Amino acid sequence: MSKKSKMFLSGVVEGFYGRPWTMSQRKELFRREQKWGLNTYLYAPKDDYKHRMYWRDLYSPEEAEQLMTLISAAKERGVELVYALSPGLDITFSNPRELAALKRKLGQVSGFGCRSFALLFDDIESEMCPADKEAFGSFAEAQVSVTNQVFLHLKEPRVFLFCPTDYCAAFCTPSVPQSAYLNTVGERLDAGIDILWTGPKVVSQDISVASIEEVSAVLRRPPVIWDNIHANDYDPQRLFLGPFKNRPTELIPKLRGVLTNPNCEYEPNFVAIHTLATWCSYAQKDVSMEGDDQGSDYNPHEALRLALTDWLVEFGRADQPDGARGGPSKPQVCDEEPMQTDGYVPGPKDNPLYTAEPLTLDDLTLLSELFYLPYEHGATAVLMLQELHWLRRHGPGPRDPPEQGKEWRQRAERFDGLCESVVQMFNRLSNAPNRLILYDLYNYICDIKSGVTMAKAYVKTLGGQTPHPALALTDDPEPWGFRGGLSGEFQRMLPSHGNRDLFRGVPDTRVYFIRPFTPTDQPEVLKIFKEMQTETQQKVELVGDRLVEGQVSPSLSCSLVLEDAAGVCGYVFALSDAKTAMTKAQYPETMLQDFPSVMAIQIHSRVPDHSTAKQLIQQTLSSLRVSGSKGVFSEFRSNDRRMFDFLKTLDVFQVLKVDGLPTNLVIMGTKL
Ligand code: GDL
Repeated sequence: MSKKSKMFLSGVVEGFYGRPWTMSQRKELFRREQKWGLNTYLYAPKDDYKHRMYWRDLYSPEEAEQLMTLISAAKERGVELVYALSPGLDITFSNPRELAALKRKLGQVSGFGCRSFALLFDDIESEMCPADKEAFGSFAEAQVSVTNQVFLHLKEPRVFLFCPTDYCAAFCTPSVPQSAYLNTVGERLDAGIDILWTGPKVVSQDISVASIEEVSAVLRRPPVIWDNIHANDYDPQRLFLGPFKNRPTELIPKLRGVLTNPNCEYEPNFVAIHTLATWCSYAQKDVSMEGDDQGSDYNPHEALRLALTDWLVEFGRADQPDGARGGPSKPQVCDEEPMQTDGYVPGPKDNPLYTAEPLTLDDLTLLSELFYLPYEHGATAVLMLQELHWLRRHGPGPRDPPEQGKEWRQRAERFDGLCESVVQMFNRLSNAPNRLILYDLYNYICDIKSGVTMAKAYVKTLGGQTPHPALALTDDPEPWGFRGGLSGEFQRMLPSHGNRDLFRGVPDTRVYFIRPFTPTDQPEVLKIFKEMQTETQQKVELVGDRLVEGQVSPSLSCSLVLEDAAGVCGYVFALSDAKTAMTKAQYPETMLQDFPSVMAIQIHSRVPDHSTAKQLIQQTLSSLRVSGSKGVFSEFRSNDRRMFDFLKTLDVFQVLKVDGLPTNLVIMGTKL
């Protein structure tokens, strides 16, 4: 271990993907860090060209000027600016010109007054190029060799950090103690270099003392935690406003430091950084005082309250983004009038002027609870989910006893009240004087307001009321009725999807029935049929339509429906001799010889998994086979993609090439 006295590094790493912070945000960060007793800022914005992609390129005079100003701003605030390069995308470790490029670039930044540096090798390909394979025994050796040389070239800076490629336990094979990569780093990396570590995972829910003791033994030094607990660069719908949590303060003496890599949006990081500062304040607490200090350990709940109380004051400042309403932001005191209304005074019968209700601590607490932590929702969010879950399960049915109906109504009202408080919080936030904070929060609060409003409308529908048409949960909702875009659609198809935090492991209890069609099903069948026609908007006459519409009767055992709790959600009708349903020679004789039967099928889009629909088809195919049919075809309007894609996944049907077919028609068939 190095002989240099080592202060606990505490602060922020700007290490996320996406838009880097502005220079004025960084300077504001240093001001806050100083105020809250944090001492380090690691400059590592992933998408800054000259940090990663063009790491070799030197800074232009203008850029140099900006960096110099930043470095001295940090110094003035007593914050150590650690300048990092991420050369791992394309560096050839064995090429001396690459080493020279690293030295040249870091030398330039050293010339700007920077004294602390870092080399980061996270998120890169671990396969070495042929030249490096010849020169080094392993990837770890390559990184360590270059890093040690740069460290010596810079005259062994007091702070020099190294981020390994395996920077969390989950990346280590077969385990942390047995990782060849980490063992090499631990043995060979100069003792004056500190190592970054994100904990058990990239985003670690907990970091235990035992896990840190384990990795420190391999690294032969205590790590600096690069904490991704508040990072949100991996999901544009998430923001983390919960407290720094699940890192016991007993870790502090076992660590070299903690740097949080927080949300991409600068302003909402008030909570992340403030609560980290509260946690780090335990680094200064004298351990010998332990006896006197009993019961005063870090309390995330209390730390959050302190942070939100201070943040509330910030919301009252009339800060504007650069350039808005006449130039850069100037902090103003809360009681100053942020707007002028040009002397307009409404008459006695006019509309009164719009007045904004002030934001409250309760609003900020609710906001934080809705956007809490990656593995945990805040208390109100959990309550809302639980209530919605209950309301959905116990939706009043006609046979429910009145008491249950009463409880349902009471809970529905309470849920409505919770939703309303979210909407009111949104209103007060969007009227707060500090537009800088608002704009950083806007997409998120708008998103949650929308989500909650839809949930509120859904509960109203369950209770027999009709929500506003814009919120109607029909099969043709407005786009805010099916949220999340394409990525959301992918997500819903993956096994990890669905209420992970709250209802983990609860199986989907949806039950489907397959049963013979009865004439009473006709209205529901026609409804599904019409909806599909509206969706596809194609008017083509199909043989199968005549079966669905009841003009022609299907063959024996060839009319089935699929049913869920809400009613009929799919159907299949088939006829062994398709020709008997045709009014003209609609399809070529050659096709009908191979595929004499016809089948019409639709499954409603609310049915998420197709396994029951498969059974529906299988049963019908075997009935046709029993009737002696050689093959069956099914017709689709070419933009009825859902059913077309579904039949393709069965791997039973093929698209038939039929001469003279209209372009908006697709025929699929299978031999029996
Ligand atoms: C990572 C990246 C980091 C990113 C974070 C969260 C490290 C060491 N590297 O793996 O840049 O912001 O995940 O997505 O954490």
